[in-house]
Amino acid sequence: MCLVVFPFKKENPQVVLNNVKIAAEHPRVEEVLCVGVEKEETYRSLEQNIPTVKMETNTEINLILQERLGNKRPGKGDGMNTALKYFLEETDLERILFFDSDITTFAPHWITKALEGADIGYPVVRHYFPRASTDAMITWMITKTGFALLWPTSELPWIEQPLGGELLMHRSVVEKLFKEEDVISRSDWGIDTMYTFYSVMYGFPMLEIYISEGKLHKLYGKLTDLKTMLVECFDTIQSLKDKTFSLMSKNSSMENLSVCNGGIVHRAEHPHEVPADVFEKIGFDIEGSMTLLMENWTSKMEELLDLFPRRVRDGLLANKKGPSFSFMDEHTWRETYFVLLEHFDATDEDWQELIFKLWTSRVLCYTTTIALRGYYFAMRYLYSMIDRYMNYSARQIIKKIKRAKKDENNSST
Ligand code: GDX
Ligand code: MN
Repeated sequence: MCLVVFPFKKENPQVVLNNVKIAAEHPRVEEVLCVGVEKEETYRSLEQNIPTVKMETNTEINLILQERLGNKRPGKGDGMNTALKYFLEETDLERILFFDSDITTFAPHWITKALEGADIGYPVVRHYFPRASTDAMITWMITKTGFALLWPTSELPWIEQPLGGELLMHRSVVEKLFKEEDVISRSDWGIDTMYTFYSVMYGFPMLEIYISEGKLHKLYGKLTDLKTMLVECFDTIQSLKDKTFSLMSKNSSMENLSVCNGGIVHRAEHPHEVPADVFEKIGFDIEGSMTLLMENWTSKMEELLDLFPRRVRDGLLANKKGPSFSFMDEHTWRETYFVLLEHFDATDEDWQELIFKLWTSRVLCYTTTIALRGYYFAMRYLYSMIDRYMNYSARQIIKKIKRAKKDENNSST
């Protein structure tokens, strides 16, 4: 039996309640837990309506507020980690499932399918969805790119949607994650990256299940809504950059699991249909983004640009006169990414605006040169871009190892 968790902030209470009801009605769900931020409108409405759903479904449903467990911005991470704590301390259930609360296409088979994956032995099951070619730009350009550049031989870059908020974990996984300082301290949007990273780090086999009808949910207002998420997701990757898998596996106490250089058992279900609207949807406001490149320049930002290759600095600065983004191709983004890994400071406002502009120029370059050539072309490109990043970094690492060995031989003779 399992616990289903919905972290929520300010959402349409009807949508949340409907999802709670779907979960509570599921025959294999023992308990539903809603984790709110504060006693605002959504919380009050749930408080009022949950007793009825409880009676109708005869399922335990609890509503709690998130605790302050981490030390970053108090956000979704505190919410999810509070649920992990509750799961370990207040229940003896075997599995925990998370779902975003704002989903309007949620259905019982999302739960069934995940549980069936767990039934056949996968301690981690993640949902993945068809996404428009201009959607998921943090996932592709920040998270998957970072995974490919930093841990090219691990399973990480192969994970379809490493930031997805829909996943199942076995109790043994939760026990591990809950002891991990990096996980508990990550109270913000970085939490999804942390769960993904450490579940791979600990070598837990992972199944990804494809939900073909897609995840429809609350839309973003402006691209700036993504800024906080972008900063926190990059900050998370940056905080992990010195971790190596081989070290971890040596220290790991999980002798019975196969930890091989971050190569875990990982299966992804073949993606079947792609719904029509996914082909047609545009993920963001293109014109609005161009304006964002031109606004909010400070002299400190201009100075920071000196840390980057010249074509990045000149290309981005040109936006003060008119839109400029075609310089930020795949290769330039890779170089930019390495500079960011070394110098970015997530607590500094100028850095926040600068990474936002750099990323926006990458997204616009991709959109206008690749995505415009159609859905299949764009998806092929994105996957092969990650392949090229992995390949590049893996080669660099091999070169380094060879050089070190040579030096070692030289010094011993
Ligand atoms: N308890 C709690 N505390 N819940 C929160 C908080 C918070 O501070 N902030 C957001 N939530 C809830 C929210 O109500 C929703 O149920 C869920 O977390 C996701 O938030 P939403 O604003 O809908 O995020 P968005 O932009 O849809 O992103 C989600 O999907 C991304 C993805 O799949 O790519 C979110 O789960 C991301 O973590 C994920 O990267
Ligand atoms: Mn959402």
